[in-house]
Amino acid sequence: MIPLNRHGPGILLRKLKRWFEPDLDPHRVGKVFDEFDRVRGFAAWQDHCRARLQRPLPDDAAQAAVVTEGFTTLPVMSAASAAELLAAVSRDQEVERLKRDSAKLEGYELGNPALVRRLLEASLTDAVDRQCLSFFGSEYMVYWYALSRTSPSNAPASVSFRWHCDKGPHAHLKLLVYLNDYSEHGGGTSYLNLAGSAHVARTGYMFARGRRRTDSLAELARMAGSELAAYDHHPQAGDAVLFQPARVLHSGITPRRGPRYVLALCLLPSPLPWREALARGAHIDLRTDPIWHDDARELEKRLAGAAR
Ligand SMILES: O=C(O)CCC(=O)C(=O)O
Ligand SMILES: [Fe+2]
Repeated sequence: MIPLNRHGPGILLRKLKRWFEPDLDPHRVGKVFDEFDRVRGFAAWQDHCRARLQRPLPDDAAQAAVVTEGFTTLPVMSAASAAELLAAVSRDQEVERLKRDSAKLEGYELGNPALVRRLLEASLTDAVDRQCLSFFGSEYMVYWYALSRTSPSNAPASVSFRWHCDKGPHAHLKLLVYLNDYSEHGGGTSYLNLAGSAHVARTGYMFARGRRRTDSLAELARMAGSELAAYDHHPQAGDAVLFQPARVLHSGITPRRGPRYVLALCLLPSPLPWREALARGAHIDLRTDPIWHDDARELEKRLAGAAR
């Protein structure tokens, strides 16, 4: 759906342009990263944040799994905490649309700042912090957060449930925290590591239009001309995955038994630690803001507290 606000014309133009793109284009990956990293300035933003880091990097930063493999699974909270937080969020609330231009993504509004802070404190553990610090080489901020509910379905897989990478700069991470257990829903998320994803990238599959995505790993392997081993994460309640969404192919596993609740955090380099960035209201609201700024320097303004 195209919103009838100041972002409408730009979105319409982008959609039209994408309509004429070829399905497989080996140059597209480079173009997308050039657009985000150089043109929009997200690489320079990372350099800016690195220069302002006030604490030492972990000695083994280069060996962090999120750096070498592109993803890592880690338990972040107990099943009891996950259940308690989910209950607190869903109390007196109905699910609603999470993004202004997508009817497919639904979840709970996170309108209570104290509860948001509790969710983030419980998710961004010391182990997650070490991985993020190793990857960014800087502090990091929560750029957006969302709590989604995916219901069991026999309908054809929606776009996040087919193999894809998320468009965005190199320097961004996603943390998915599963708030209920695999035994309740039978869903999760699958990943290819960086090496496997790079095989597929050479085919030109990356960043194609949503309806060109496949849910078949065998089809990806055929295209890549190499065997691909996916890691199917069947999460326990309170488990998380931290991954490089722009470089690691991933696909949701559709729940079969019941709804799957996931807290998703998008993380970006920051000159300030995440708590301070959050307190300054530097994050965007997925329901009203376009996902990516045209110019990464906009983040500086948001961190100065000028955004609201
Ligand atoms: O919901 C999932 O399991 C996958 C979601 C996804 O593609 C993402 O968070 O980038
Ligand atoms: Fe994704």
